[in-house]
Amino acid sequence: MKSLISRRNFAALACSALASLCAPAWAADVKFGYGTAEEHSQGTAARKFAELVAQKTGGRISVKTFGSAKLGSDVQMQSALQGGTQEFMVGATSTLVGTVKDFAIFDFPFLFSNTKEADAILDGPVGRKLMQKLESRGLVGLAYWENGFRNTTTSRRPIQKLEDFQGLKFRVMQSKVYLDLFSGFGANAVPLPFPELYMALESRTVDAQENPLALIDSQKFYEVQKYLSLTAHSYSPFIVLASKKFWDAQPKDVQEAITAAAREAGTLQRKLSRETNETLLASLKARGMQVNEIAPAELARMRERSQAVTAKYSQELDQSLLAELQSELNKARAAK
Ligand code: KDG
Repeated sequence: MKSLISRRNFAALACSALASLCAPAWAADVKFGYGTAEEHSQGTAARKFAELVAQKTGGRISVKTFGSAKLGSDVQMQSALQGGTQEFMVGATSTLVGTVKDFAIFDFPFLFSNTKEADAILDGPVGRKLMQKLESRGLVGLAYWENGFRNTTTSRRPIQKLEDFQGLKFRVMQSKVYLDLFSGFGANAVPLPFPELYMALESRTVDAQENPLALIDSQKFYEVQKYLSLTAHSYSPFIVLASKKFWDAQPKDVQEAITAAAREAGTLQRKLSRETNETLLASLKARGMQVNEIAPAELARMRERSQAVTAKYSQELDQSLLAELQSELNKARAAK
């Protein structure tokens, strides 16, 4: 018996060194779903995660990645994780607000001024406490990745001032903060799942939408939207989630290996997201998009209009978490 165990340990160690050549007979096959195209940094990082999990678990867990919403929208994947029919996903935190309403704090307009502030909050106590709130809902939060600062595109006209939103049929994520924000700007805001967005723009069911540059590029929204207005009205995080049913069945060392893999892949993903942002504007212009910045006075008017939304949802969300968010943000700003 003793020698059998040590032989098995030896096999696990050897496999950990040579994971791809030596997947053990007891490897568990698991699914990791995501919504973007495979060439988006979300896809690159998902594949990196799969590779790291194989390495770090000595081949005991074999992750297969599914991009382009092949496993469904973010909300559908969250249900599959809760039911235990899918093990992992990465998606926008905004699509979690129906499960844990406090994730809406990341939807607050103009919350972060730069990625340094976003990283400090997401990787600090506020980000961790939000992840803990997922556990009673059958989900485990592993790491925050980056979607990015969101900008506006339309097929009708450039957004240069608040009045330009008036009457636009405007797709928003399934989050009340976004719905109220763009309704408050004067648009007819329509919540729609991400996988339906391209078709809705192409068929002119909606005139406008907002997303980070990397998604406007990788989803080919430039084919169906003419104007890109750099509103940078919010910062959108991604979150990597595991099914709690799956998670609870794993030994501690496997849980630790998977968490480390999600974080390490996240470091790569944030780096790629930030590097590509710099070249994307030029490429979107070359593809025919007409790009404009927003004059500071007009941006100030948008910020001012958006304050009602922040005030409304601040009353509805976890007060101690909001206070901690403010104090952590102050710290991050002071550390500049
Ligand atoms: O994986 C992409 C989705 O998470 C998607 O929800 C991202 O920003 C997004 C949107 O607009 O829906």
